[in-house]
Amino acid sequence: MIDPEALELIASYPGPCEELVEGVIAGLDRSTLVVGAPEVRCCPRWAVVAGDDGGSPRRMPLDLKRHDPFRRPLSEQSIPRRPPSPAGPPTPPSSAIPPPRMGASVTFEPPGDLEVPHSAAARSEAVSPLRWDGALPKAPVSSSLEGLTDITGRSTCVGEYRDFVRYFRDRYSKIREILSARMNARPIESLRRGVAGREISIIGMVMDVRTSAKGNRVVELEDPTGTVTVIFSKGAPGSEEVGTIVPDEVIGVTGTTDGKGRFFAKTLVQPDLQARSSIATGEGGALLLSDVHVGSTYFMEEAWERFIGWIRGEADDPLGIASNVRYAVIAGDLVDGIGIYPGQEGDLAIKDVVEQYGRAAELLSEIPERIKVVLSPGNHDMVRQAEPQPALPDSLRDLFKKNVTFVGNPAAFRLGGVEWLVYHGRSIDDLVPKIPGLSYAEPQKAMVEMLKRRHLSPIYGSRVSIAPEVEDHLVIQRQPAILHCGHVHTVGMTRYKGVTAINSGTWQGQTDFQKKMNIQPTPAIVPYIDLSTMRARRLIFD
Ligand code: D5M
Ligand code: FE
Ligand code: ZN
Repeated sequence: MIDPEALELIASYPGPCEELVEGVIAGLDRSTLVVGAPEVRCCPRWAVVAGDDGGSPRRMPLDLKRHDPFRRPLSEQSIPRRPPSPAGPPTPPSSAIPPPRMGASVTFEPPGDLEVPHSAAARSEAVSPLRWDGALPKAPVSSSLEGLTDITGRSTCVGEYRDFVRYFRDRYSKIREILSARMNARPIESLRRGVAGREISIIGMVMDVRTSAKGNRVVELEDPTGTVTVIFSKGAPGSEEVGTIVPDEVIGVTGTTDGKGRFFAKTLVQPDLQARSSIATGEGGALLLSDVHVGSTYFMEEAWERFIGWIRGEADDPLGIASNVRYAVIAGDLVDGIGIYPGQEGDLAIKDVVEQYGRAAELLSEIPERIKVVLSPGNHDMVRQAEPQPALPDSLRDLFKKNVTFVGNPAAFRLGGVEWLVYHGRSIDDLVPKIPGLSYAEPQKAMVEMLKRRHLSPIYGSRVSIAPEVEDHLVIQRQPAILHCGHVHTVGMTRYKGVTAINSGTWQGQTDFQKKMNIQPTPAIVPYIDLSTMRARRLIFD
């Protein structure tokens, strides 16, 4: 059954009603007898309604529920903790609401601005990421790079209060969509109505997580309709995963409620990748590099020259690897940059950042031109620090040869017949201290944690600064064949549910800072993947 208020909301939806109804149905669980307004408002499709000022959201649809004195919009619930002090007060919810169907121009968030044709294709696959099995069509493999998702040229945020609300809503709805394929979750708001004792499911973003005096894990979970305290008992099945829950990730939970704001969890459901029976393969060989740090006094130029000699066929290559290489992908920190940390001047052999890029371009120009080089930035590069980062600016691109392609951080693309997700990996600094069992020595384990959460940088407000773009570009919507990170200066490789996860180390020797912090880099090692088999090996040049 459907209640009249829900019907009115559906009728007022400015997009295709069928889509909304499908979305609402997908969000119901078997215990639902009456579909009410909360179920409609909780549907991710509903959450994209915007205002009439050219596409920027004036209010979120949840604010339509003016007459509910108990409900706080997601903005009020989460924002004081997340963004840095907002410039001004939020738009008052009720005054900004055009009555359903009577508002002159209620529109959707712009499908246009952010989408150029190639990202539209990405979007359509991302709608059902779990149905994509990773087996790419076996058409002849093109050596060109096909961009899938990348912020470059599409950044719109200015960091206002409402940008943060929209950013977190987008994170929530994207991951909710993944989880909804595995569970029938109901809105948190509905937990207070006569469902005490029944097994139900919810999907929410973690506002806070702590361990109680009795050793239980207590998670404050929110969705756009409300918040609830979720209790995972100590020692219950799956406790290991429960111990890894971090703030701001989106999780699903099944369990029972007492109807008074507490939820006793039975199972934690992560948006994790689905296991695959086969792995995606392509053609040619790829080298994975990162953290070259050209311009640093610690840059290991002699080892680099050994690498260049090898790739140019001037050294022994009994396995014929060098001649098979078609791609070299660099996951950030090409140069050491300037002003990145206090006292960096003392560690710089080249003190001008443009000169650093000039030298880096010279070094990369020694790589044979038949090899396509892909360059993604990191926190030492000359682009904005906040993630997602755009590709290097044109003024710097001009320094490089034609075989270099510039992408953002993160960037998803198809290359060599397989799908890549390249991310510098700054969030590893946030994940290592928060998740038991992680260490800088095994960065691949932190990368698996990203995959399980379907997010490259789940923790907000710590070391990684995140720009509140309209869409959360850090959500792992597409299941890549390769996840490639850098940043922590240690090589690590693993395969997880069909994804080859590799951290490509560095070309910078141990800095004084790293010595003090007991960070042991593993420099001058290049991971190589034969894309036709997805076998990976380390090539050592130190
Ligand atoms: O980061 C290389 C690694 O060293 C990464 O794990 C962070 C750590 N690092 C480097 N500098 C600092 C400072 N100043 N504070 C804390 N941690 C640091 P990279 O991006 O290459 O500098
Ligand atoms: Fe680095
Ligand atoms: Zn870095």
